[in-house]
Amino acid sequence: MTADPREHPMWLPPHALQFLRGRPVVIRGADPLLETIRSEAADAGAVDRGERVDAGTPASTLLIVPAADAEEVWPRPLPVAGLRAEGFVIAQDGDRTIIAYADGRGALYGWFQMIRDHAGGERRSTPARFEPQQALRVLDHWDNISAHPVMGQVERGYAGGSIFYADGSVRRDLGRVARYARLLASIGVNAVTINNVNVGRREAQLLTDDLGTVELLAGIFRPWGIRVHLSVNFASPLDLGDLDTSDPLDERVAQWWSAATAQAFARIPDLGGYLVKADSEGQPGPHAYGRDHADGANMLARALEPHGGVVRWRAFVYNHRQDWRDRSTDRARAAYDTFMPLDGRFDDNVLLQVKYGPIDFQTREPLSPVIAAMKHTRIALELQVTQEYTGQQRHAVYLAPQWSEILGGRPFGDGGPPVSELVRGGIAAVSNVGDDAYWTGHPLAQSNLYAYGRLAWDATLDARAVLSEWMALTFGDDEAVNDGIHSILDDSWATYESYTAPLGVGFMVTPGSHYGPSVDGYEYSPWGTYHFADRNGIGVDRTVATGTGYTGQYPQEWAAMFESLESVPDELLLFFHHVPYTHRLHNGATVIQHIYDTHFRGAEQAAELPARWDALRDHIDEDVWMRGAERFAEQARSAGEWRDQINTYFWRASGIPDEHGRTLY
Ligand code: GCV
Repeated sequence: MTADPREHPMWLPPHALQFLRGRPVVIRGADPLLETIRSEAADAGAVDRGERVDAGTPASTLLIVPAADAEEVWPRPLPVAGLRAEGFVIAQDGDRTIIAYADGRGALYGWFQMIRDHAGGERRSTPARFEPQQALRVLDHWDNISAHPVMGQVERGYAGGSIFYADGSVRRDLGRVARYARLLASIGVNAVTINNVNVGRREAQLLTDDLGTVELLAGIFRPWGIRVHLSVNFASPLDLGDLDTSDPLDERVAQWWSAATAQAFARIPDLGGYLVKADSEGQPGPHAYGRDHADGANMLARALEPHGGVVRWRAFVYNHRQDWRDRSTDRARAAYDTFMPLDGRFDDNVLLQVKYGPIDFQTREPLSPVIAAMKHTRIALELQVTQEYTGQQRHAVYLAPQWSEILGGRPFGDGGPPVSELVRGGIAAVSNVGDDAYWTGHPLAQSNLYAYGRLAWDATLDARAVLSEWMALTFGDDEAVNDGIHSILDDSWATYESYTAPLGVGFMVTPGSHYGPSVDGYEYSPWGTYHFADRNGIGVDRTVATGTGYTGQYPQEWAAMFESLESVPDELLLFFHHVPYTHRLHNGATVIQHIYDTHFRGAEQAAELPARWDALRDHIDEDVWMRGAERFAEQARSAGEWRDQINTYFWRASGIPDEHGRTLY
C-alpha cells in the first residue's frame, strides 16, 4: 500500500497479513464497509468463497457474518445476544475462525482484531466478545490549510506538514490519507477532525466555500468507518457571511448556521459535527454578546440536531491575559468556574470536551475537576497524542501509562466509578501525524497513536501489552526488538517526568515553542503563573484553607486527599501546596534533594538510551534506525540541559547543596 517512496509504513505492513494468503473466506452482508474487508482480503491473497456455508466449505475458512447468522454457521453458541453497535465476537474451532458482527464497523474491527490475534499468537478457543466503551473515538488534527506565520502548518505538529493540505489547498495525492484511514480503523478510531481548533479564515471557509475539500476527505475516510468533523469559527456569520453579528441568540445567526449546516450535510450526509474553541486564547465566542457557553453551544447543536451531528464544545477557557502580580487568579480553577454553573443547560448533542488536566497537557497534572463535577453534561475527554509538552517527538515518551492512569482514576474514591465511565461523550486526542517519512517524527511515537486508539476502545487494556501488540504488528516477531523497545519505552514517561518540571509543578518550558527548559519562562507572563519559587520554597497553594480554593472543586474524597500534606501524592505535591525546600516527601527525601536526585537519575537514564537503540541496529530498517538514533542523541543532550538548569536554579534559590556533592553550576 506504500506509494510515496519517502514514506515508511507504520503498523500493519503487508507481511502482517501474509498468513491470510490462500485462506478461504466467507463474507456475508450488505453493509458498504464489507467491501473494504473484501478488498483487504483480496490484497492479502485470501480466497473469496462468497456467502454460502455448507458441507463443502473448507475447514480452515474464515467466516465474517452478521451476529444473527452465528447460530446457523457455528457449531456452538456464541455470546452475541444484545451485541452493541460496533461490537463483534471472535471464536476459533480448529482451523476455522468466525467473526460475528453487529454492524459494518464491527466487522471491520473484528477483521483487524483477528490480525492482531495472529500477530500476538492469541487463539480464541473460548469465544471473545468486543464492544467499545466509548461511542466516539476521535482524532483532532490541528492542521492549517495554509501555514500559519508562527505556528506553521500543523499547530504543535512535530512530524512535518499536513497530510491533508499543501500549497494552500487539499493535496492532489491523498494516498497517504487513505493509508492513514486504514491504520485508524485498525485501532478503532471512528472520527477525525480535519482542521485546527484555532480556525483561521481559510480554514473556516471549509464550511462555507470549500465543501468540496470536506467531501473529498470524507470520501476517503468513509470506507474505513470514519466520520469527518470540522472545527468551526464562532464568528463565521460575521466574518464570512453578510451579518453584522454572531450573537448566538440572534435569530439571523441561528438561521445562518442552520443553512450552512444543511448545505454541508447535503453533500456529506455522515458529517460528524463541529468542534469549537470559543472565548479561548483569542478565539471568538458568545461572551462578546454577553451570552454564555451554553447559549453558544446550543445554538450550534440545534443546527446540527436534525442531521444527527454533534457539537464538541471545548472547556479550555481561561484568562490568558492575567497579571502575574494578581495572586487571586488561578488558571487551574477556570474551566470549573466557567462551566459548572452551566451544568444541565447543554442540549443532548453537545459534548463538553475537557482536557485531562486543569491546565494544559502537562507531563503530570491532576484530573480536571470538571469531569467529576458536571453530572448533567456529556463530557468528552481530550488527550494529546502530539507531544507538545512531553518531548515533541524528539524524546521517546510512551504516553499510554499516563492515559491509563487518567482513565482509571476514581475521583469519588476507590469505590466510585473510574474516569472511563464518568466520561459519556467519547474520547478525543490531538493527532501526532504529519507528512514526515516516518509519520510521527520519532518512529517510536507511532506507538502513541496506536495506543490511543486501543485505550479509547478499552481503557482497561494494559499499556505494556498494547506496546507489545504495536511492536508485533510493526516489526514482526523479533524478541530482541520487543525487549529492547520495552526497555526504552516502558518507563519513558516516568523518566521524562524525572528530568523535567518536578512534583507536578509543570510549565517550566521555553515560552512559545514549549521545548526545552526555562524555569521562569512563564512565571511572569500573562498566561498563568506556575511555581512561585523563592529562597524558601516552591509550589502553588491551591488549598481551600490558605490558597486559591481549587482543591474544593473535587468531590470530597479527592478534595480531602489533595488538601492535606499528609495525603497529597508526592508527584502532585507542588501542584497543590507551597512548601519549604526542606519539606519531606512521603518517600523520605526533602523536596530539594528529590529534585537533585530525580534530575541526575533521569538524565542518566536518558543518556543510556542511545546504546539501547544501538543494540537494535541490525533488527530495524536502516532508515528508521537512523532517524531514531538522531532523536536519542537529542534526548540525551536535552535531558542533560534540563538537569543542569533545574538543579542549578534550585541550588541558587535555596542555597542547599546536594547531599551527594554532584556538580551544580
Ligand atoms: C490549538 C495550548 C497550545 C495551543 C493550542 C491550545 C488549545 O495552549 O499551546 O497551541 O491551540 O493549547 O488546546 O487550544
